Amino acid sequence: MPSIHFEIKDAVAYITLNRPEKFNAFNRSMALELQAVLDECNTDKNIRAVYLSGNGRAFCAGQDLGELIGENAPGFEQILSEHYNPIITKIRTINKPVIAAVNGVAAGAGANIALACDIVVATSSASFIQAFSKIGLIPDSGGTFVLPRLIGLQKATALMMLGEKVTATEAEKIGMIYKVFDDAEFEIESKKIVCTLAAMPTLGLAYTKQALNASMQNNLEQQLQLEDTLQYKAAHTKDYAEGVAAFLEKRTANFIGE
Ligand code: LHQ
Repeated sequence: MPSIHFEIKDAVAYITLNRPEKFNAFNRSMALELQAVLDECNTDKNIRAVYLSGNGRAFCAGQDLGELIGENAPGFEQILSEHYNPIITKIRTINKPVIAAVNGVAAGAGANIALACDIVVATSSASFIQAFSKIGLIPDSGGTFVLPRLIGLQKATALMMLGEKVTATEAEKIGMIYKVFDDAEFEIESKKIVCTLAAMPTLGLAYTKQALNASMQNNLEQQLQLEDTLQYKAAHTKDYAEGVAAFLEKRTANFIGE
């Protein structure tokens, strides 16, 4: 059984973490497989949006703690530099929207991989746990970068130090995630979002992502300059021409992602 299930349908890449008996915790093989499919999502022009979720009851429980003790245990340095850091960089720089569909508990690196995605939605029974402090580690996988920016330094610090579980409903309330859906509607509603994204002007969304990434460090002047550059590029896409024509002709636009 591959530890990542990968399927492309109607311009959407569905990536499913697939170690359900371990709550989709990462071993080395799953981390490398995920990197490979993220690369494919970036380069395959037929893919225009990405949907990341987990098989079974959990989204992802972070590192497989069992893997850390055996003879072939990967070194700590190797785990970050070869497993989690490349995953986070790939999610943030992939030139299409990535949606995390959090179908159950997301803990440790699993929580921070979800939060690195462009849009995070969760089922109402899901939860988020910065589990690291409970085993004497520090939050990684970009968590110390992203979480304070999403919910503020005070709440991020408390959640990271106390390692408390945050329900999906609370996560939505504090701005950690975009939306929570009732369990019964979660799959349909989350897939509606990714299908909508896949039919939108893909390059425009990629430039939006680039601008938002840069906004984490830029000052206003630098950001205005970047918007200028990226807007120029967006205005030279086929989808921009189609969007304006469709509006003026009072018809639905047919975007092709070019
Ligand atoms: C697991 C795991 C798991 C293996 C559930 N591993 N089996 C970076 C730097 C270097 C090294 C270390 O890692 C990192 C990044 C990190 O991610 S560090 C943080 C690692 N993750 C955790 O500490 C979370 C550990 N898991 C939990 O706290 C709980 O399992 C959660 C809160 C996720 C779920 O709790 P429950 O709903 O009560 O489920 P459970 O505990 O009964 O787990 C279900 C099964 O999944 C169980 O297996 P079993 O055979 O007994 O049914 C667990 O052993 C297995 N599992 N997490 N990380």
